[in-house]
Amino acid sequence: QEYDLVIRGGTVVTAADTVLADVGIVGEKIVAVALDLPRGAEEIDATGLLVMPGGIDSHVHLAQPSFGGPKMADGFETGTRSALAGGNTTVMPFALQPRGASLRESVMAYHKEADGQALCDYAFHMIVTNADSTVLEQELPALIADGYTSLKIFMTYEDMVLNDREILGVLDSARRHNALVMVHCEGYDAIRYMTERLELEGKTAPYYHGVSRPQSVEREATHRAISHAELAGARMMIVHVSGREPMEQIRWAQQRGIPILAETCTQYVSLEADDLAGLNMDESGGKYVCSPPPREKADWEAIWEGIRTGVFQTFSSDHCPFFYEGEDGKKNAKARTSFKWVPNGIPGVAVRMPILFSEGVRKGRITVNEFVALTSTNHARIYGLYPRKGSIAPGFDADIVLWDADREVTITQDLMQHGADYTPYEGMEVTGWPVMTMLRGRVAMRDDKVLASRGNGGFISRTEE
Ligand code: DUC
Ligand code: ZN
Ligand code: ZN
Ligand code: ZN
Repeated sequence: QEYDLVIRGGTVVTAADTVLADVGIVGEKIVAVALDLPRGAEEIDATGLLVMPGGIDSHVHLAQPSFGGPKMADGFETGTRSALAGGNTTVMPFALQPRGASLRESVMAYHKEADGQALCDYAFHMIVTNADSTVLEQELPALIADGYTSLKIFMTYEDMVLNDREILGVLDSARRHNALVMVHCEGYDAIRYMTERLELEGKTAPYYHGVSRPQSVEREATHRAISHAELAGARMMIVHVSGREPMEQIRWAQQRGIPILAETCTQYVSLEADDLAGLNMDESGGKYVCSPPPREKADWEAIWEGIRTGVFQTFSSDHCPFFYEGEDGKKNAKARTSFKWVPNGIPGVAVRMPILFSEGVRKGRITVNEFVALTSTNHARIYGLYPRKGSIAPGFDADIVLWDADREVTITQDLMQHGADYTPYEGMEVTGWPVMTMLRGRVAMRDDKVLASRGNGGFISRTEE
């Protein structure tokens, strides 16, 4: 038999087109996309379903310690299980360099967490917190040469913030060695000022997390990052853009020919500032604390405008899961005393594709081809996984999601299959749901049951970029 597996009768969707076709697979690879392929050793009936490239979520956090704070709710096993449940086949978590530590050793520590544990494929971005000359001239170039071709830096957080000279140093090294710098754009000093002021006024409920970092704080940092990219001549990706003001800064830069890439995330078209509101510390506002914080409904429209007009190339989850009650049901006591102690991040790797499909494709804001570009193809192209990942065509890995465009689902904690003890998207209704996820030719999720096991996911090297 010519094919190990034929996915028959579905509608194959790529970033470029939509065609009725069968997909022929041999081993881990797609070898044919055409009508009426001969029978395979195995057959999957995809009649009435969309056949799309498996999701690539290029912004997730797994097994990442928060300094002195609570433990992350997902390691690589549960985090990648949740990814598969949501139609993804590749995730890109961050390897955080603790201040003062070796960048190389930090990357190796994440390999130790991931290798043999992951259920779907993965590649790492580095987080550079220490921009000294050893890091910039030796460790970073060597790691870039080894295929770790993207890294993130922060403009806020005590334990991660870089000053402007350090940012320029990182950008300069990245330019010389051809890496992509992802930037968290929020101004550290402005947030500190606002936090102190709110504390003096006794405003410490979760709601004030959002008040402590309004859009002006993100807008200022976004503009500053763009200016630094222009000055250093470096490639830059502005991550997790939350609303109109930073979006407009990026559009302004792109219109001037400054090559800035940008990402937005699920929460910026589906959660809002009022979700954080709570009259006292026991209320559930803490479930929505992430940075940048969710904005207003009017900002959702600005984000859609940016998605439609190409300001944003990628749509990610920024899955960054923490326990709400705490692992033992009471550990997060400190977080109930002030928003400042609530770890910044929410889980969402399993809902990224369903929410974008439902709010975007089903509501006529984007085409299904744009959906594929925003959830898979552009991530692969930008981060060097293409042409192994990110499309359905001969030669690509058989990473495929079968999608029921009409299925109506109410999002619940049970469906997430993550490690966190809640989902901020609880009760949200979506139309369109992944019914099967295939990882390199093997069924990894079917009908909400994850069938892959630890070690089925592998590290994707980006050396042949
Ligand atoms: N930045 C992220 O990318 N994720 C969660 C929190 C943060 O600050
Ligand atoms: Zn060099
Ligand atoms: Zn960030
Ligand atoms: Zn993140």
